[in-house]
Amino acid sequence: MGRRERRALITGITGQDGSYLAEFLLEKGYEVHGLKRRASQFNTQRIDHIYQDPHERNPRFFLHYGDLTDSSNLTRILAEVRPDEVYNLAAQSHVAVSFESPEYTADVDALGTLRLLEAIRFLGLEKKTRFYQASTSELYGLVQEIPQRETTPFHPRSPYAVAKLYAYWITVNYREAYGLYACNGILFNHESPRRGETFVTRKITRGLANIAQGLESCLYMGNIDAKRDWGHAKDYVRMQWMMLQQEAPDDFVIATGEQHAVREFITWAAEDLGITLAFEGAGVEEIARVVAVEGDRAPAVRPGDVIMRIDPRYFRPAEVETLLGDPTKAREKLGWQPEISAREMCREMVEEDLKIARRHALLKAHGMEVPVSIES
Ligand code: NDP
Ligand code: GDR
Repeated sequence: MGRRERRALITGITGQDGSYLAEFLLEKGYEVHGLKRRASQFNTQRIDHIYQDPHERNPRFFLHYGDLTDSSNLTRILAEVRPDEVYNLAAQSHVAVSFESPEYTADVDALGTLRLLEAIRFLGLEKKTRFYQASTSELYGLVQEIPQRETTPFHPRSPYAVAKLYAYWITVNYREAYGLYACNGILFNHESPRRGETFVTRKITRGLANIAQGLESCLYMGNIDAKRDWGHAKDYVRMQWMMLQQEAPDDFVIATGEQHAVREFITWAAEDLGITLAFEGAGVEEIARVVAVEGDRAPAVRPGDVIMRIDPRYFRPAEVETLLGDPTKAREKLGWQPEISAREMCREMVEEDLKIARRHALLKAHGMEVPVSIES
């Protein structure tokens, strides 16, 4: 007899990480349950390809309507599923938006985590269910040490990061107080073609692909001096699972150990479209001008065009200027190494966004409307 199929519950399954993690766990033979919010339109695009009709024989993928702001709903789902592993990935995850909606962000990102932990305790699942919390490099905020590791002091710089700080410590507290197997993954920025359109990397690859195809004329950016340690979401969800497979629970920094500026990412994405850029001016007057165009990927772009400007609307009330992680502990204790570099990831994201932009350009050429707006 084989081992009983393990059961995982993923909150945030419709998001970037949730979709990759669901794929990963299904491949490992798990029964996967996900929490999905009710929305006025379909919001499952990232997981449609792994959806299994519940009427099929032996389905291993299930979605449950729910919300991290709703305790009774979370308790009911946990009681029904009795998961071996819970991955708490759901969050209002946009830092800039958290300044606009600080109370909601705290409710979901901080109290939502508490609600899940309490539901596990209330149902007496502490000895059965392992818990993963999606913690973040934003905890370091105003950095106290370079590079940042598990022992670096926190100094959060946004309502999002402050909410995640509560979630970090309540996870530690439930581990210490109730012996729950609970881990924090302190993940640095990770991206992919499935990244939300308003995070900086995707905004750049999508925006420049649209410009290349004549769907937009200029990319408006915030602080392009900001530096991040960017990895690929596929590499990072593997580590989320690895963390829950150790003998004892622990917290880990997940990062590449390499840092790049937003400006550099813009240059890469342009290069991948055959566009050479030159940055001119400084501060809010800075622009990026096209120096040369090669190949057939950017038929709408000409040398001399200005395709990036700064819009102070995208500046944040308090900024995290620089983040660089030290993943030594993850490498030494768990043997984890990222496999995809930031440069390769950028290329993959441009490829995917160029495909979409070409499709949209074709629709437009035939007089049909296409969605091109970029917000936040
Ligand atoms: P996304 O923004 O892509 O996904 C967030 C998910 O949370 C979506 O499925 C969303 O649902 C869901 N969600 C939002 N609010 C609620 C709510 N009130 N109740 C239930 N579900 C909700 O985030 P990522 O996949 O990029 O990130 C996953 C987690 O990791 C987040 O917690 C994020 O804060 C954290 N993190 C992310 C990093 C990154 O670089 N990506 C780095 C470090 C931490 P819907 O689809 O309906 O909007
Ligand atoms: P971040 O990611 O805030 O690090 O949070 P984001 O991609 O939004 O910003 C990265 C940096 O780029 C600067 N920036 C811009 N950002 C956006 N979104 N739009 C712009 O136009 C723009 N111009 C410059 C930002 O100011 C910032 O410095 C992400 C989220 O996934 C969090 O949930 C996660 O916890 C952290 O990464 C680690």
